[in-house]
Amino acid sequence: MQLQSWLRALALAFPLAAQAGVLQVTVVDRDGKPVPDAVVVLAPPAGGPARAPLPTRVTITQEKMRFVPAVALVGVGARGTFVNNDPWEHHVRASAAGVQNFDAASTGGFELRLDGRQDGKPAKSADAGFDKPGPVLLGCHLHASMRGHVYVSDTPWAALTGSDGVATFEAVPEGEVRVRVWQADQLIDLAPQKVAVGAEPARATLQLSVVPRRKRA
Ligand SMILES: [Cu+2]
Repeated sequence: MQLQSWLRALALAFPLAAQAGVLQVTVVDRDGKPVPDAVVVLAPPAGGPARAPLPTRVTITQEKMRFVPAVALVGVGARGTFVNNDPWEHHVRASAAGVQNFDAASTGGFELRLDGRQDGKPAKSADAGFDKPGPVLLGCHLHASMRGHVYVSDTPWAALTGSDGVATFEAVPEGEVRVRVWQADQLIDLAPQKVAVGAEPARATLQLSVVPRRKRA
């Protein structure tokens, strides 16, 4: 009995969860093609190694009628700087994604008027805060085709998929990890997937039920 309690004390001092593994998540669309710019969010077991926080600053430029980057991933409380590199005015608006119409007042969104850039002068810029977790939809009052997103994550365990549709997480606490995905055109929430992370690199594939609209070249 004494040995057993000693072992238990040892297990508490050096929990197995402190071990960590690699998890590679691939996001594909309804047709099986890789989906870039999807946000993969993990819920790993507690007690593992800490993960570096997500960016607290992001710069989003308006260039040739587009938001660059089209999707940004930040932590709660991040500040964003919007920079207008186009020679014409943009009237940026932001609201919680999923709301039918832009409604800055009720969703904690914002509006920024940015004059066009004049030859030889610095671009106009303005700052805004991202204080609420969840996806934020960016648009422009003057140009209906402009669309962007900022995903505000309340956990550091989030990453954007690359052009190959893959997000790789290093040092994930071992055990059962819940994997969720967010993508702008995936309006119906997909069920989270449970993945066992261990010593061997783990892989998971999440499939959207839609084919996202492609970015303009
Ligand atoms: Cu505009």
